[in-house]
Amino acid sequence: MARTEPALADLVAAARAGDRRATARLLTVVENNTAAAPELSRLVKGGDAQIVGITGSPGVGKSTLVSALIAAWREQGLRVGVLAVDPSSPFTGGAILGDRVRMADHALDPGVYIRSIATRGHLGGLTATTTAGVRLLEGLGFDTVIVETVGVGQAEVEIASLADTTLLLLAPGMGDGIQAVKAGVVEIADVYVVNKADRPGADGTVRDLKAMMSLVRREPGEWRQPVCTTVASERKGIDDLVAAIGKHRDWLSEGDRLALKRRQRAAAEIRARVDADLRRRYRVTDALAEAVANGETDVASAARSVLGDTG
Ligand SMILES: Nc1nc2c(ncn2[C@@H]2O[C@H](COP(=O)(O)OP(=O)(O)O)[C@@H](O)[C@H]2O)c(=O)[nH]1
Ligand SMILES: [Mg+2]
Repeated sequence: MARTEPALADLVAAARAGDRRATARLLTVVENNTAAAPELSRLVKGGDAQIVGITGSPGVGKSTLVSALIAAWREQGLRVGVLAVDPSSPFTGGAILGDRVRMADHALDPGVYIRSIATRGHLGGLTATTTAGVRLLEGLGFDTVIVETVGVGQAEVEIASLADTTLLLLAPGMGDGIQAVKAGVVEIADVYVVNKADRPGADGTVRDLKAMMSLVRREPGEWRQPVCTTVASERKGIDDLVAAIGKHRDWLSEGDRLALKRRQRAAAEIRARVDADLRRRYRVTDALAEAVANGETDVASAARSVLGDTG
């Protein structure tokens, strides 16, 4: 006799009640975009999570900070979901183990769910997997959903379209401050965090950031990005950071700012979904690639044939 799969609705109920294995199975449905995915997205609509994006260079302390933030929000009784978007080798598709180890602090807490998502070569792009994963966790009743991404230009911009509040992490001595200005990342972050404040040079990094921001002209009522300092590994400065994130949320709640954010987020999600569907639908075969590589045909013609455009 065939093993009966638990009905989707039962899994959803279990996940809502804090069953992490059920949550994991539902996220797998989303990740693999299986036949059950459309029904799942109809089942878990809505929710009102605060989506917090955390970005910054590798090694700056994002995962350590996430762990500290989880602890703070858990103390407030909030359920916290985390998607750590890891750049992975296109050869193995494996996610970085370190994150999971670091987050092991919360491994037994049913109010916390943490998942690493491999980006499978979509470097810099916000994948449909990530956006759908965030929406799933929100629909399952998580109060806060954290998305950790390694920030390099485009990824940071895209995370800002998904998150309500985007944190940019910097560390002293990494030359990050200057790079952030160059990349225009200043525009997208809502809160700056100078982590590793126990290291020499932290004051200088804070000073540089503040000086830089004093040059930006703002209209009255516009959000002024605070600069927080933390020592994530010692859970120092976390209360101030949590307060700053809360303030940004309050600011967003005024007028129609949050509604606008939600629309931007939905647009980013649809875009990511369309992108994924198109890639699946319009496969580039090895034979076609070979034909272009050896000059039998040209790229434009090959693209037209992939699109089924024979005109
Ligand atoms: N000295 C110091 N080290 C830290 C701090 N926060 C994180 N680290 C360490 O920095 C390294 C990278 O941290 P991780 O959270 O993995 O960075 P990520 O790549 O941005 O996620 C780890 O060895 C952490 O223990 C901090 O505030 N001070
Ligand atoms: Mg990390």
